[in-house]
Amino acid sequence: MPSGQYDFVVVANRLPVDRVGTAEDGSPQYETSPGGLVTALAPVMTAHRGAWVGWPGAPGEAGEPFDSEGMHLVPVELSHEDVEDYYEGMSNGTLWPLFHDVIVAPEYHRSWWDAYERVNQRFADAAAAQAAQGATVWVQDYQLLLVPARLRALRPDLKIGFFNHIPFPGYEIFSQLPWRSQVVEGVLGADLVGFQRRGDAANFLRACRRLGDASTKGGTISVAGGRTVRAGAFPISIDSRGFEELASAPEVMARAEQIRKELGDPDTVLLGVDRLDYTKGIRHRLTCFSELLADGRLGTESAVLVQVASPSRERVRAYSDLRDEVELTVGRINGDHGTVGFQPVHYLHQSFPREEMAALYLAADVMLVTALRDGMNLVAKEYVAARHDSDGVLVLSEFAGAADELTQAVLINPHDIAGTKAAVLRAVQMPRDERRRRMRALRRRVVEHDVERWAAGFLDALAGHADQPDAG
Ligand code: GDG
Repeated sequence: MPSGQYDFVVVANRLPVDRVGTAEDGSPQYETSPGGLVTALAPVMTAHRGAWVGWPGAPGEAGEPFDSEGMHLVPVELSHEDVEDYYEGMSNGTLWPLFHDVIVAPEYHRSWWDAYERVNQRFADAAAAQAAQGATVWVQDYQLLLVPARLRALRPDLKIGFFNHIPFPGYEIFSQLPWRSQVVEGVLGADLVGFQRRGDAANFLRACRRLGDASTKGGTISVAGGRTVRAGAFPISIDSRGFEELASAPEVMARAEQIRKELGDPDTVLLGVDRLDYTKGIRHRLTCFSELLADGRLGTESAVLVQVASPSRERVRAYSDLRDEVELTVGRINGDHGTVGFQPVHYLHQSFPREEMAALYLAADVMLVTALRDGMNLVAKEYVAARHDSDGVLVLSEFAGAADELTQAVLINPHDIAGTKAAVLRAVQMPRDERRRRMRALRRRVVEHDVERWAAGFLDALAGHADQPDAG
């Protein structure tokens, strides 16, 4: 297959731009959608000749590749049927719940799998056409598990990395997947496979031993044909300095004060920020808060919970059901404990600009991250980065990847409602000295281990410059 001209190619389900409409001449119009990944990879992209292959986020004709902010962007087209079967179906109706420990039941449909194979092949073809001879290609996440092997089949000259942003489940769960062997073989097309936690890497290595024609030693997997693949933990992070700067802007700090006033100057502001997803433990969090009010352990009118639940995957049934349930619960809590002019829960089913998010973090005495299962959870790290005042308490689920690093948080098991209630009270009542000591330790970790370091760590290991990755 003829090679392209780009030395570094990122392949992700989404491009770092959104398709927002169509120009008069029929060409697609785009708007940038800055996310953590593009912040981390933009410098690498501009230092080398970089291309990004991905879906622009709307079904239908994708248009021609184009250049934007030093990157070559290559849209991959998805039809309405592809979106339904590959994206909403196989990715978010099968793999997402399966990889998050079957919090809701995964559905297995052969038509979804067919679409997943077809679309993964399309991404592999597009990447193969862009990559220069010997280029590095970095494939991202669970929507593209088959791309590494399909790309290697087309272009054995490439160096291929794969990073899994979500957990990798234990074998007893993973083995439900009717296409489990194909998935393991797909990923093993990479030279280096990265996970958030050591436990995820260990689960993957076990799946390789059980399913692939492979043996493992530490984090090294020997596959048929004499090739070796390495797997290990590379915990992702955020642009910590950038977030700290954002939260230090005078407008953002003033907005944080204003938010507290608008909430009625309560003694305690608790905050949750999540995509409205069943993995995030929003229902468990609401149960704890509501019981603490009912028990009288949190005083009505002295504590407020702000819950940002940004709209997500609304066409998938489990998500619309979750929304109904959360909104019913919020209504009940406010009905039971509110007064004229006062609501204990401020529920916001909206997306906000980054500045408003930073102001909310600064305004919150206690941040609640109660995920039932989460690859990393960047919200936890953003809260810490925003707290340049070294105040605030992070309550963090041990089932979020971030718990491996943020050990000075108040760690909880969100399934243990009594234990979580006690932890929330402890956070609310924590003396100032202890808050500062813990927050300083958390900040050291998040500032030193930022997303730039994550990307450099992975790419160095892929290039063979780093030691054996951390495989637990
Ligand atoms: C997946 C994995 C892993 C949310 N609402 C708004 C908003 N957000 C931003 C947050 C944060 C991001 O979205 C969410 O990141 P998380 O890491 O918390 O969760 P997932 O979306 O599930 O991400 C996860 C991650 O990939 C990276 O590898 O950590 O485990 O599931 O940055 O701030 N941002 C704005 N307005 C909102 O309303 N601007």
